Amino acid sequence: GLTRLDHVGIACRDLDASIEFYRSTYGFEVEHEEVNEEQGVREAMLRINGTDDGGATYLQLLEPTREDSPVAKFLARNGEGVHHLAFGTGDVAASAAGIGERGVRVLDSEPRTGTAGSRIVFLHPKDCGGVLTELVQSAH
Ligand code: CMX
Ligand code: CO
Repeated sequence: GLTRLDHVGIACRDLDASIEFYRSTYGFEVEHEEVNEEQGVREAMLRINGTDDGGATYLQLLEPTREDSPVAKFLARNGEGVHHLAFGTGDVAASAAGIGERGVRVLDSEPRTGTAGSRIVFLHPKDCGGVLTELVQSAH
């Protein structure tokens, strides 16, 4: 099952400016930064808290790397803001299969690679009350 909120993904036009806002306003620090070419993002993970199961909760700041990426399309339509929620699971394939059986469209037939080698799938926002939802199984 789903055990925690893993992260809130936030679309931004300027990753460095967004990182500086969260650092100077709230004191959140970058734990990890990477480029994910498959997803078309440059991203930073800012840890908010730890949890008993060893997972943590993050803000994921997302700057598009190309114009045809999901985050670029979102920014063009909506401007900067909350882009998706991600729930943590110990078995992303099993969680996605169970949710898919309930009629929710699973956008990835096989899990893809997310932050720091995690395995991720997305659920269609139109089947989730307008919320783009990600399921994530951390690498460790
Ligand atoms: N949240 C809520 N609704 C969204 C949305 C979002 N982030 N993105 C699109 N939508 C809605 C649009 O508002 C639109 O609704 P209407 O038809 O009512 O206007 C509808 O979905 C279709 O929008 P679109 O702009 O035509 O977008 P697409 O269908 O081309 O793509 C989606 C939408 C969700 C399938 C695509 O963004 C996707 O596959 N996302 C998953 C991958 C991803 O987002 N990667 C980046 C993050 C990586 C990470 O977290 O690591
Ligand atoms: Co995400």
